[in-house]
Amino acid sequence: MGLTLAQKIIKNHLVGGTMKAGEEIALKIDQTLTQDATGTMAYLEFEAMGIDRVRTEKSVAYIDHNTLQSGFENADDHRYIQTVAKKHGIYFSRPGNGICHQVHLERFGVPGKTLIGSDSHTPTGGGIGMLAFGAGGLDVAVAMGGGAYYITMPRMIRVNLTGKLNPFVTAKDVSLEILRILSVKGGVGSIIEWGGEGIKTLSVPERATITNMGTELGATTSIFPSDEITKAFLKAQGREKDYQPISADPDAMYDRVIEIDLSALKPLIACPHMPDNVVTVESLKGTKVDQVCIGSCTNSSLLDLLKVAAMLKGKTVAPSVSVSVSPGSRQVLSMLADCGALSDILASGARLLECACGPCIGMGFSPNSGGVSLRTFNRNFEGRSGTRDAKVYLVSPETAVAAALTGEITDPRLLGEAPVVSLPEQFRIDDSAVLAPATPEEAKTVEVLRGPNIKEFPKTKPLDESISAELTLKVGDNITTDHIMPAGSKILPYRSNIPYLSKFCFAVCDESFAERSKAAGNGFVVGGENYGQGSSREHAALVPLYLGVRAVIAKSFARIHAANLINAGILPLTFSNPADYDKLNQGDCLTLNDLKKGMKEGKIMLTNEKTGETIPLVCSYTDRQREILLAGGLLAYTKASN
Ligand code: MIC
Ligand code: SF4
Repeated sequence: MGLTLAQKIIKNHLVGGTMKAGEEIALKIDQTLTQDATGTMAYLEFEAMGIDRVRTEKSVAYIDHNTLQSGFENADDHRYIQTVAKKHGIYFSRPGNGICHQVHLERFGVPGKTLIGSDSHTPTGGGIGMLAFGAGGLDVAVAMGGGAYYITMPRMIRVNLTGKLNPFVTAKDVSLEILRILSVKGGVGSIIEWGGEGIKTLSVPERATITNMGTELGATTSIFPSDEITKAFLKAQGREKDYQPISADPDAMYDRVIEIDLSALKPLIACPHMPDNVVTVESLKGTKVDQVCIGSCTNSSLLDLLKVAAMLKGKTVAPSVSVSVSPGSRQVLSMLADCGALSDILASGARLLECACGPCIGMGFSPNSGGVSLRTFNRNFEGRSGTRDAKVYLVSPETAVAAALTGEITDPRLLGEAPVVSLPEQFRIDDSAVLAPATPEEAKTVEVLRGPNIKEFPKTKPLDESISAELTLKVGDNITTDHIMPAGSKILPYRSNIPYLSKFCFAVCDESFAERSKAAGNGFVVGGENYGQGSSREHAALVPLYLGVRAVIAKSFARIHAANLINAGILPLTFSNPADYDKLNQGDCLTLNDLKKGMKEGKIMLTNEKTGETIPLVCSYTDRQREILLAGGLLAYTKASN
């Protein structure tokens, strides 16, 4: 029987386990990337492992999230990452050089290779046929040290594309369509492989928009084959030598096949506050818009922004709308400038922001109170924009421009002729903002500079035989890591200062949580389905750990967050019977009994001391995960096994 595309890459990188869906496998990792909001912690963890030099083919540290520098904190972190990268063999992409996923696609990604990144949108690399995963910082640190990356062997979902997109219908609409079909948890435990005749009509940046947003499906990753289109992109980036064709065998077997006819799609829009809350743009016609943001790792490529410039050319944005454009990379920005497209954008009245994540992560450009913001981004979780009561919608760049020009949600197909834009045969190549690491000899004299913003990790201890604690917080379904550990310009600078960050833990759900939790000393959190979806930030585990959370009991978990909880030494446990969720109330005192035996058997009993009821919980830890939890987290486990 033939193999799927992802199975082929997995097979080439398998260093442990068998390729049977649901079983744990260990993969050799060729490349890693970090961004600054998770990178500081990842490098502190890498240093704690005591390895001199990275053992990957290429590791790159990007600065793209925390570029506001409204105090010393961000600058301290940048300097720390720059020096630690230089010392340990990691390339350093300077602030302003662009968003990690966009730059990595342009300059470093290689078809057929594996990549893990401390950012959940690392699967963007699937746009050029890489098998790329988002992971917690500690997993990235381990991979930098040459260790394997462990995942559950995913199921394979194939999406067959037929037809061709109509004018003003885009790759973003394909992403929104698959979210409409599958929902934010429909991809959990699966790799999404894109294929069919229709993919021949999609360029690499369009494919990358689609693999980028596969993260919002909860998918382990998403991937396109590497073909002539990939080759042309790499050639235009001066990297033809990195090209290798790779595709699924014709007789590969999939667990599920979904058909999408590109010609039948319409412009789509995700409504507040979930990316799968998708309707057609025409159905919201006339809704007043206060803000439009164009950019983010989903839609900030040269192709996207050339279209935006062509649509804005000679026009002025509506007086009631504030418009921002953040190019994905310095390459994109300089090429927009070279061809005059930048002037068209500026002349329309749009504001140009830095080549960085910016508004996507609440780093500036927050909407007005109760404002309606149309964004070309990938997430519209409540509060993420920095304005708690804002209503954020996700759209394509074309739909964003239509709203910018008219002041209301408008189907872009009503705007006349769609711009026809193609990718250049040669991109402008200038890697001067990527600093190479020191040679092993020079590295000995490189001093790693740490500022006062960098604080110690929370302490962990080996797991006890039983845990009794209060249920300090009960939450519902689809809790995101933005609920657990919010980002935004006021909090993000403290990503290396867990004690400070802890004040904001779960603040979106319950402002008293941090204080109550700290006072209780030990605690449990109860959640619904898909607990921990969204970002890869391990802070959503490290901060609860600092606040005494010992276990999270939920109906189901998002993949990266469950791994981060285990890495932090917190038990992720699921209800054997989801209806038991209703038997637990905030404030109840709970006891987990016979943990060691239960973990081995995969079944742990929970007693609700208040009602006397016993509730069965399940866990399916691998031997390795059990050892990690027993040791009190991955760092303790790695130290003990070295
Ligand atoms: C995000 O989009 O939420 C982030 C910020 O890029 C995160 C990483 C982080 O929290 O630092 C992600 O998606 O992993
Ligand atoms: Fe940055 Fe937003 Fe992409 Fe996250 S989703 S990496 S914050 S641009």
